[in-house]
Amino acid sequence: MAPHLHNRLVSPGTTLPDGLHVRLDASAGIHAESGQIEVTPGLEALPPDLYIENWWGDGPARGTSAAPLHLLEFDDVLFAAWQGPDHPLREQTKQAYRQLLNACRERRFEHPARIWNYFSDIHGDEQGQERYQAFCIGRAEALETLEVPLGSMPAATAIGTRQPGLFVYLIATRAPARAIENPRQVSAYHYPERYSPRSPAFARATLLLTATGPMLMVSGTASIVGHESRHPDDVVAQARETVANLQALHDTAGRELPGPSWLRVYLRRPEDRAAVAGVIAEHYKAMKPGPVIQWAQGDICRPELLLEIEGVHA
Ligand code: 3EB
Repeated sequence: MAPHLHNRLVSPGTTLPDGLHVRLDASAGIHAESGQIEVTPGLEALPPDLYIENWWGDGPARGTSAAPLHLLEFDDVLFAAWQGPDHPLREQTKQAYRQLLNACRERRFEHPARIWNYFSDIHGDEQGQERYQAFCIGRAEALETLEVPLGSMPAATAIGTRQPGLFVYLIATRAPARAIENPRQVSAYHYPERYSPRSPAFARATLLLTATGPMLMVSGTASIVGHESRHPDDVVAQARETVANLQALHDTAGRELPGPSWLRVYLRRPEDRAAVAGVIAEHYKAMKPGPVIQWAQGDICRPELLLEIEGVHA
């Protein structure tokens, strides 16, 4: 049966249904209480457009919380969130993925459709490796132990924050979402070794046929063609390449899908906002209303990448 899964980006102060609430502000933490998990992963949204990302399912919300792991189960969707130290990152990531995926399996939600990963100092060094690589290795080790096949990876985001702590949270369903790859890009799990000794394990997007219609969950998407970064030092050209990648994913998933209901733009340099906003507005000008856009300061996994965009079509 098609799962019931709902999502929107709302202004602070809106009454929220039980579910997963993601708030970007100066704090970093996970707060779970009856029927809710609130994640503040240590990223700052750029004012004045402040939104809370809200996900929920149908039926009663059943929460189980035992730090570092917080679960919230609806009839046919499970939200799971993990918070812990981000040193040593490789071991902590492995631990987070094992605990999260084991909890999903125990509850018979065996298919993560979407996952977000945040940690500090993404370009820092850890035992001779860049911390993003340490993260990729820990994730790959956990997925290998759990025997998760490459073709059934969730859509993902991995972004560097300015606050300590590893935050990983996910949405899982009982039946798999369809993984969508981008014909303009090499699948991340086939990237050559020079980016990381263990390739990043994620799908470019996942398409979930929910009870209320198709939902496309788009991974963090950047100015990468093939496997190479394009347009270093040119934020407008990177933004154009990124929206071309977003469009390619939309076209691959099916043109009958609506445009994105919201996009989140991670900017390495907040001062690039106006330039990037212009490119996005131009690309989605025929869409009425256009996507809601949330802006956040965040460090993208390759030093030359100045922005990354994720979103949801539903
Ligand atoms: C890229 O396309 C840009 O390692 O989970 C985007 C989304 C990126 C997710 C991840 C990395 C990840 O390779 C970086």
